[in-house]
Amino acid sequence: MKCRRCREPAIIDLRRHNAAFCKDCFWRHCHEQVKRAIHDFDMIERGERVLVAVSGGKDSLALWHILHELGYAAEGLYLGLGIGDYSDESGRFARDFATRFGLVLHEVDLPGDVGFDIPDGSRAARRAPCSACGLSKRHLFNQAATQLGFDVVATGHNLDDEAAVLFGNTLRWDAEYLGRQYPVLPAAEGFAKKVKPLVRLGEREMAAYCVTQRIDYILDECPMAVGNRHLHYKELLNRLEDSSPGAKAAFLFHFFDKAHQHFADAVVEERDALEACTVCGSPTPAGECAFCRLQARATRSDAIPVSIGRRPV
Ligand code: Q46
Ligand code: ZN
Repeated sequence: MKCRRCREPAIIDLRRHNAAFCKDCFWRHCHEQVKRAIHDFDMIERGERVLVAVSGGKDSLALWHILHELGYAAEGLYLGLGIGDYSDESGRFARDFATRFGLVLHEVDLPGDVGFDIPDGSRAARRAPCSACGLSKRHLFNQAATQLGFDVVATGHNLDDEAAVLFGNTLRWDAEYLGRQYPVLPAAEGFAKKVKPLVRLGEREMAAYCVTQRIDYILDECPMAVGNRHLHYKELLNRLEDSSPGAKAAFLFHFFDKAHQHFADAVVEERDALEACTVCGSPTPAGECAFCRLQARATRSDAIPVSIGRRPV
């Protein structure tokens, strides 16, 4: 197997692209896919400050690495979710990465700064762990970005993640979620811009990127992911991809090109109608936002605004 670009021995075969690459050309391929996603979807302007949502996993660390190498002013934010050893270990990978590349990592510790961890918080609030976790992440990343003056929040969602989410949203024809599913959500009053620059790269490519760039990341899955239906959708899509390479990317990108716009207007109207949360000031349909209600239930006390710490390394 030879590299498509330079004819040196290849280290990875990408059937979707009908191509194989050597280590250097694979690095270039990943950079080009991110550059293309940023350009095609107008994700980041030069000079904008980017906050990368860092979990200690392969996708977020690869994303931070690539954005840094492409010259973007990208700092990280790690959220300690309080999920036992998994959180302790993932935090270590995030800090080690920041130290090695001399990058700034901000941190919020859910139990210490907010008053609950995901296992207890989800039980108290009677929400599934991933639902409480997703709500907390969206809220705290957005709050950190707006408080610390970042223009953009970048997350490490890759092609496989996005195709699996689209599959779930399409099975239910969930118009609200379909309207929000796009690689960029523009900034609005109280919202930083949200971007997904890895949308053109698959899970296997991100793992290979980390291995070839010697980026250490947490290998364990979050223990709360067991039973998550997106894992099941990923398996189904992987089987489809095995028999029809490129099917996953076609499913996702044809949705962006041909269908997303039909669902998007409702999201803009919904955003325009939001008010400030009476506790934290974040945008919400009315009264206290969903995160402040979760916090109040999980801590059995009044919600308090969270202040985001800064931890230069
Ligand atoms: S960290 Fe959180 Fe994931 Fe764990 S609790 Fe679920 S959502 S599985 S990306
Ligand atoms: Zn609030």
